[in-house]
Amino acid sequence: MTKTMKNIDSFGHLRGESLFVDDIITKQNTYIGLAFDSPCAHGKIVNIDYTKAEKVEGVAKIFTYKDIVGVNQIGGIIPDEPLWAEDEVHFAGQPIAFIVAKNEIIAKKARALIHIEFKNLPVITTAKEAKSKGSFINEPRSFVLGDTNNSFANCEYVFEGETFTNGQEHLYLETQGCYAYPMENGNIKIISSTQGPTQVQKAAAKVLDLPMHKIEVDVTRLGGGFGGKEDQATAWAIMAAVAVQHLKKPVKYILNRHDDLRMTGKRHPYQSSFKIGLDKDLKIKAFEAEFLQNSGAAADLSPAIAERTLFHATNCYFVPNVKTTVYSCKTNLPPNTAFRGFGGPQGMFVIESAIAKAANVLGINKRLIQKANLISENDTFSYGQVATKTEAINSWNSAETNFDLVHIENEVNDFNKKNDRYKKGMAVMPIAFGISFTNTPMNHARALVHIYQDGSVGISTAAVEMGQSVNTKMLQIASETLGIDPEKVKIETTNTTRVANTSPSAASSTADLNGKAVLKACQSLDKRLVTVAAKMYHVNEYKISFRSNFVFIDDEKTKHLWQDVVAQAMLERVALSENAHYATPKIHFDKTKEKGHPFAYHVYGTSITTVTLDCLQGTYEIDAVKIVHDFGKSMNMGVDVGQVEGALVQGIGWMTMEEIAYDETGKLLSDALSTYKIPDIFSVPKTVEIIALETKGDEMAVYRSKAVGEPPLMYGIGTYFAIQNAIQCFNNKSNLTFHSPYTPEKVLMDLYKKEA
Ligand code: LUZ
Ligand code: MOS
Repeated sequence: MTKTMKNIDSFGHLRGESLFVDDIITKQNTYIGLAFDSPCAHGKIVNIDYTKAEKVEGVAKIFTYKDIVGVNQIGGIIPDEPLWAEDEVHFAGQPIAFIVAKNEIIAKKARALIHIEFKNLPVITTAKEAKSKGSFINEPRSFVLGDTNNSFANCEYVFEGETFTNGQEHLYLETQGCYAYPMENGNIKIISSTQGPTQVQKAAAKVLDLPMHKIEVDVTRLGGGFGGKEDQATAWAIMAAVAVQHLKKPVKYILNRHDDLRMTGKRHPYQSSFKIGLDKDLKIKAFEAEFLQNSGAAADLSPAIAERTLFHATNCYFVPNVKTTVYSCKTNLPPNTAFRGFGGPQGMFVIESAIAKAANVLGINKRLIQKANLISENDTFSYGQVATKTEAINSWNSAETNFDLVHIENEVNDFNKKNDRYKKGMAVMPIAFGISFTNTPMNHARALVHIYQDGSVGISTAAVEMGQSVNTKMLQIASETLGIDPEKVKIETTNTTRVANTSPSAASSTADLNGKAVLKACQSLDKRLVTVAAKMYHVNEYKISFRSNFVFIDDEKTKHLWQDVVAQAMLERVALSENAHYATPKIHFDKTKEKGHPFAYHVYGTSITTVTLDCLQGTYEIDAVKIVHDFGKSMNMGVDVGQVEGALVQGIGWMTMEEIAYDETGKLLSDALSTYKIPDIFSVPKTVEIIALETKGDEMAVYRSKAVGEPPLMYGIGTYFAIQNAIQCFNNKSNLTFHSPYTPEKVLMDLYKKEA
């Protein structure tokens, strides 16, 4: 396999030729759509007056829930979310109407002329308040292993505490958007910037009251998703589709950045509490946590995200007695949604905080507790899955030796002895992340492979390219399996007519699921062509192979090309297309018992983060992040290292500087890039070093190349604790706070905090 292959989009991206939704050449007289959203976070709509807006020259129509032919409902897991508000609004930014006009200027002018009156209702913005008022999305869930009560009674040390992690804006470079147009016989085609084309198709069919086959969804590629387009690309696509259904004209809607920031949900903020019990050898004997997830005003993916928080609540540690509970708290914020890690990072932050607290009180380094509790072979996770081929200890030890942890620690200590104003801090962050959709039925994919008679190949899968290079990986698999040059293979757009009933591209599983399907399809085709070639040469089939476009007999290259065999197959009327289905074997989960084997495998790794803190200003720099990561057998190191670097920086942003703020009325304050700061080139670590852990990989991963999308985000959590470690070196009386992001303001407060 050409393991050094560059992202196949790099050439097009560099030249600005790659097509995103907004680049698709639109039909003549395409209308532009624009949502009118609620300025009020919770209220009864007393009156809406559209008359002035409707009179603006160039406005085609203003759509409301009254124009919906089917049902006004887009909730995926729970039907609790209208496409357009009817008589009540539940968050500021909730769509109420959809203006369709000749152009954006006209649409904006009309939007400003809509007059709306509310009767305000009480607004809840925090999860704690929601819980105290009994405002929930669904029933809480609990995972239980062993008996925590009994165990705490026998623990040498027991510590309790509270934590907070804030939300995070996805900030995909390409904002949400879609382009929908009428086809013949009432069919509608939607081009959407979505991670889940089937999700868009299914929800549109429901709202428009059409059978799914009348709606075709096509995705070229996304300018980033990060989970923000797993569920939340749907609303805009359906708004445009409803307009197409009525007007029989093409309608495009690309959200501008302000509207996107205001109207879409983000990573869930969590308020949590923990109780941890250790024995005198620092073994964690018992762990309890209560997670309050700020779900926002509707379920969206919150229940699934809450579930993954429980799955990752003990990170990569073995804890024999566990009780974790999560509440999805209903508040008046935009429905929060999937974001790289999907509740896992929020869960892992809590146990890392618990360990930090224990270490602080015991006056020892946090890493001693971490290391003493790494999960090993045949230990059980709280949800019943037995850890096999675990790399937790292996990756820790590898990081410790490869990066000389003791030396790093000595350097930090030496520096701190010599400096008063500046202090260094360090933290180790081991991770374990389960690979598979936690909802077992979603773990499947298909690939449709056509070999054309000239020997070129076209492949359709359910995979959505969003910059993660999944198409490159699909192409590598096909060219490897068929024995042909990568240039012969084209990866088609993701389209619901070619590949139906798909799961979204998410859960780090896209390359595994779709890659396995591509592999299966290509293996079937290869087998057929081998049969044809064997006949051509009158030899046994096992002697035939295709390599670099040539037919080989045993290890001898023949004069025949692969396409010669394809041409012969055509004459013999052999099928040159294949549609393969892959469903992850062995996984299962019983929600009534909260036990099972939900993950195909786990990804492990360990990072070491060092920071330098300016104790006068509260500002800091990240000196280095050194990572040993479990790639399995990577099929494309350039791509995979890029994923680790990107995820790391995104995790650091979440932990340090990305501060989402709503005021008490539920209005988003961090509504622009001037008030919401993400890491730039000046705030990334000065050094990032990544070493691949030597492993055999996992046969459940395609080509044993383990999933890489989400796991490395959690290395970012190490930054929080490295900063905290530096603060402790300056003010060791300070009682620790676990309240991310650790912005310089908060760091400064903690530097000068008095004993509690
Ligand atoms: N999406 C989903 C996900 O529907 N289920 C999952 O388990 C998941 N995990 C990570 C990211 N997205
Ligand atoms: Mo995701 S959070 O894998 O869309």
